[in-house]
Amino acid sequence: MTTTSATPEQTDGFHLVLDALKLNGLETIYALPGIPITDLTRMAQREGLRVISFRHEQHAGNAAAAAGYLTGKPGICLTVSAPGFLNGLTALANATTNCFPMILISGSSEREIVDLQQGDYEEMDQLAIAKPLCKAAYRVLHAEDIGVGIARAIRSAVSGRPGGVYLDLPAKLFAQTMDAVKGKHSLIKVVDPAPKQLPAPEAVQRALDLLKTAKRPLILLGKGASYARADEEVRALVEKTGIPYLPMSMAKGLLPDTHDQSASAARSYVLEQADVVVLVGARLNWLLSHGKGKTWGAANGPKKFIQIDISPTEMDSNVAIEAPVVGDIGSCVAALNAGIGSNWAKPPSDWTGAIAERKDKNLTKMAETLAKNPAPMNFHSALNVVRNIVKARPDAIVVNEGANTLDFTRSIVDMYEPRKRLDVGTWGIMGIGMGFSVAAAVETGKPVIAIEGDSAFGFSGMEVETICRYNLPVCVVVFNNNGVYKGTDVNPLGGDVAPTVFVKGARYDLMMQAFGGVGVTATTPAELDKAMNEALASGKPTLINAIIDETAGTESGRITSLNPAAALKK
Ligand code: ADP
Ligand code: TPW
Repeated sequence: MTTTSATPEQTDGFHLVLDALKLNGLETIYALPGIPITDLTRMAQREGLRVISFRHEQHAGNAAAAAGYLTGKPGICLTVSAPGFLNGLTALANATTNCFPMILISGSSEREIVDLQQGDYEEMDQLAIAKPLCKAAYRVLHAEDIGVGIARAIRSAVSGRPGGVYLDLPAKLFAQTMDAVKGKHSLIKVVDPAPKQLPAPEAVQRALDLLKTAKRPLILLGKGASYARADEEVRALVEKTGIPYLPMSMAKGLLPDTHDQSASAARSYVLEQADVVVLVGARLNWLLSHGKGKTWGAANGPKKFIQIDISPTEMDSNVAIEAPVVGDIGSCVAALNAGIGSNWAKPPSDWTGAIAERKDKNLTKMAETLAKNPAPMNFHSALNVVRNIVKARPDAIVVNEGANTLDFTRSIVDMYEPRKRLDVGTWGIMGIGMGFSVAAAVETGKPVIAIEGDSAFGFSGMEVETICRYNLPVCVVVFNNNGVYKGTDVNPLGGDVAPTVFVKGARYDLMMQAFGGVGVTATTPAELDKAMNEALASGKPTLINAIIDETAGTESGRITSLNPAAALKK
C-alpha cells in the first residue's frame, strides 16, 4: 500500500468506497461537500451514483433516514468532519430512535493528530461521539478494509431492529492506493442483509391461545409493521380475525384508513375497553401512554398484551407482555395466520357494534366540522382540502410536522396506501420536513405533499433551494398562523415580541419563488385547492403559504399535558 495516486492497475480509497456502495445497490448519496469528501461526491457522480447535495447536513441525514424507511436499504448520508458530522448526528440519532436504517459516513482527521489533540482542521474524535447515539459505529483505516467496513455498516443498519450506523473515514484513507484486482476482491456483496427471524412455534401458540380468550380484542399497528413490508400478511391477520385495529401515525395506510375494521375514529374507546391487545411493530412508549393509566382504562383492570417485535428486549419495557412473539413481522404474522382457520370465532358483536356506533358518531361530528368555511381558514377547513386531494392521489407521499398541524393532519387526512406518511416520529422532532420530502421524491418518483406548521417549516426551509435545484415534485403547504403553536402570545412587559411569535404575515411563498419554484398565497379553501391541484398536475416545486387563523389551535397541540407548567396548574 502506498499513498500516491492510483495508476490504471491500481485503485484508491475513493473508488473502493464508491464500488462497495454500488456493489450493494446503494446508488444514492445524500451529501454536503467539503474537505475531505468533496472529491468523493464528484467521483460518485462520475461513477453514475446519484448525489443529492443539501444546504445543511441535518437535512441530508433526514433524507437518508427517510430513504432507509421507504426502501428497506440503508440510506447514505455523507458529510465533512467535526461540524458537518455534528450537523448530521441529530438525524442519525433520530433515525436510530425511529428504527430507520441509515449510514452516516463522515470524513475525519487522522488518528495520530486527533488522539494527541494537536488541533487539526475540523478535528474531533467523531467515532467516540457517535457511538452512544447510534446502533453501531466503525472506522476504516486501511483501503483493503473498506469492503468489510461497508459490509458491517450495512448489516448493522438493516438486520434485527434497524437503526443508524456511523462510518468514520479519515482523510488519508481516500488517497491510499492498492492493486485494483486485489481491491475488487476485497469488496463484499452482503448476502441476505436483513435475514428473516422466525418466531418459536410455542410463542405463536401462546399468542393464539391468548387471543382466543379475548372478548374485546384490538390490533395495534406501528411503523415497524409498515417498515416490514408484510402488507398482505398484516391485512390477512386483520381480515381473517375480524379484529378492530388502530394504526399508529406512520402505519396509517397500511390498510386504508377507510377500512371497516379501522377503529381510529373510536381510538379512546378501544384503548380504554380492549382486553387483549396485539402490538405489531409498535412500542409501548409515550405515544401509547406507556401502556398504562387512564388512556388504557386502568380502572377496568390490566390488559393482556401480545407483542410482535424483532427486538426481544422490547418485551416488558413498560408493562408485562403476556405473549411475546419475537421475530420479523412477516414471519410472525404469517405464523399466526397459519393458526387462524376459517372456523376462527370473530370478535363478539357487542364489541364491534359498540365501536361502530362511536365511529359513526365521531365521523358525523367530524364531517360537520370539516364542512364549515370560516374566514380566516382554520386547520379543519384547510385540511378538508388536503384530505380530498390525498383521496384523489392516494399514491402521493404526505410529509407532516408541526404541533396542531401534525395532530389535525393525522386525524383528518386519510391515508390509503402503505408507507405514504412520514412524520415527526418517536421523538416528535421538528426539522424533518424538507429532508424527508426530498428523499420521498427521489426514492419513489411520486408526488410529495408536505404539510408544515410555520415553525416546523423554518427548521429546514432553506432546502426549498434543494427541491428547486433537483426540480422535485414537492408541494409544501405552510400553515401560517404567525408563530409556534399560535401567533397570539403577548410579552406582558412590552418590548420584544413573545418567544412563540413570528413576523406577522410572513411571505413563505416568496422563498420558493426566489429559487425559481412556484410560490402562492392561499387565504381560502378554494385557493388552496386550486394551488395544490396545479402543483400536483405540473409536478413543479411549489410552496403554498396557507393563511390560518392565528387564534386557532392549542399550546403544544395534543400534548399540552407534557408541558412542566401543566403540573403547576393541577
Ligand atoms: P410506532 O411509533 O409506530 O408506534 P415504534 O417505532 O414505536 O412504532 O415501533 C416500531 C417497532 O417495530 C420497534 O420496536 C422495532 O423493533 C420493530 N420492528 C421494526 N422492523 C421490524 C421488523 N421487520 N420485524 C419486527 N419488528 C420490527
Ligand atoms: C428539534 C418543540 C414542538 S412543535 C413545535 C416546536 C418548536 C412547532 C409548533 O409550531 P408550528 O405548528 O410548527 O407552527 P402549529 O400547527 O402548532 O402552528 N425543537 C425540535 N423539536 C421540537 N419538537 C421542538 C423544538 C416544538
